[in-house]
Amino acid sequence: MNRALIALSLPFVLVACGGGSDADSPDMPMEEPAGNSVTIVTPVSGAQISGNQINVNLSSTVTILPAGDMTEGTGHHHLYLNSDLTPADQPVPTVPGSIIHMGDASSSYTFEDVEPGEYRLIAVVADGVHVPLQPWVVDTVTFTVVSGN
Ligand SMILES: [Cu+2]
Repeated sequence: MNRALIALSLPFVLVACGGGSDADSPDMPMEEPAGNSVTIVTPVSGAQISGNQINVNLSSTVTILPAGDMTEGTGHHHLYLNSDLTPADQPVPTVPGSIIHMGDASSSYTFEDVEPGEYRLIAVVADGVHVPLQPWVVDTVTFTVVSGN
C-alpha cells in the first residue's frame, strides 16, 4: 500500500517543481496585450544596398497566419515600397512591385529587378481580409539601392 501512495504522489511533486522553475523565467507573457508591433529586420534604415534586389525580413509580436484566417488579433504581413499607406478601414490593395501581400504567412520577401534610387519601405500587419489591424501595427525604413557590379 505504501508503494502505491508514493507512486500516486510523485507526479504532483514533479509538477510542483516545474512550477517553481517557471517562476524564475524572465518571460512575462501578456504583459502588453495592446502593444503589438512589427519590425523590419532587414533592410536596416540608412542601408546602402548593392544590386537589384531588396531582401526584406520581418518580425512581429502578432501571430502571423495565412490570408483568410480571421482569428482575432492575428494577421499577415504587407509591404508598401515607395507607396503611401492606404486607408485604415479598407483592404490593402495589390500593386505589383509596390504593395505586396505576404498571404502565405511568410516573414520574408524579395523585391526583384529594383532600380537604383531612394526607397521607403513600410510594413503593415493586416487581418485575414487584408484590413490593417488597429491600432496600426506598422514599421518604416528608408534606404538606398545602388547599382551593383
Ligand atoms: Cu493581405
